[in-house]
Amino acid sequence: MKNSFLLICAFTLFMGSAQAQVYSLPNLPFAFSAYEPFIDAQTMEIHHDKHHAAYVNNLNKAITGTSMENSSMTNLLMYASFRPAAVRNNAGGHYNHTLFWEILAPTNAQKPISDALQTAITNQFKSLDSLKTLMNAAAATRFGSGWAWLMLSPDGKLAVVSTANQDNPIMDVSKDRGIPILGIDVWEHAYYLKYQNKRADYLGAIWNLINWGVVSDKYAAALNDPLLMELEKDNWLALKDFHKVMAQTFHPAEENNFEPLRTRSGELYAKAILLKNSTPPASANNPKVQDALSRLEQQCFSIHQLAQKPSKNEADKNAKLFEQITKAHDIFHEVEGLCHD
Ligand code: MN3
Repeated sequence: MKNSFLLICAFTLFMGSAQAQVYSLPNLPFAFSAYEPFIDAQTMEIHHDKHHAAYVNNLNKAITGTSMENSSMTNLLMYASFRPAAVRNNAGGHYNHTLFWEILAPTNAQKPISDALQTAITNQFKSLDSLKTLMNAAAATRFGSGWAWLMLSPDGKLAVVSTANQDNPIMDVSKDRGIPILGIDVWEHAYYLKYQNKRADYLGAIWNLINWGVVSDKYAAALNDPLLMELEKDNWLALKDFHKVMAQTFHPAEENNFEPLRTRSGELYAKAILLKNSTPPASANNPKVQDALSRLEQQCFSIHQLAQKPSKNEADKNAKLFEQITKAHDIFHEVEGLCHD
């Protein structure tokens, strides 16, 4: 009896892990033919059922059995530079296409643009038409495969950017960071059957399918998305640089390996000075952050002094170093937390 219970438990666990497909292909909201004449049904079918499906399958394959199984999509994208190429390409492919299907609708199913987005576009680009011109220029000049984006930047402004392959502006590999609210796929698979090499004709037609109501909803959501602050912070390069050395010295110390901290304490101190003298992003440019950065610099100076000091009792010195680096680590997280204010 007890054995069969264990067997059922083991079987359930096995089935659970065998079925673990973290990501799944979203349904296309309309029939393949609903996008005609601007995009033909066959292109929509292959694009969704084959290309997007492949990104989803390959993403699941790439993360299964790794810690990335438990990462959010945002996390996979934000730290794309640290990920295997298969994760960067397929997480991007899945995210980008999901957004693309959401913002496309046949003319009779489109909702109008919100006042808020219309005003933001007018302020930023003069008119919707000049925005389209900018987007088309970004899309037309993207060499090879990629995307053109309208995104919300961390400074609260709209911006037009383009990225290669399946990258997007959430990724740390992108020069311009922000939350995309409208994306145009300029891979040949998006238009080749109908338009062949005439990308400009496809770009002229695609605007007929943009559901500005959905783009407006995405704009409103992006304005309140905590990700915006995270992207801003992630662009604070001095903070990133310091974080890297902190992680590479503190975490080994937690495992009782003090070699990295002892040999790199000078570098840690130097990065703390650079951080103190850097210009924080607008959301973190306040006296509290400045105060924390000063304390962090002081703390790293103490660590460096202690690391260099000869000692007869190595275990005792390590214990003191650990106490000091833990304090520095706490202050660092204080800085990260303060950035949200
Ligand atoms: Mn595509």
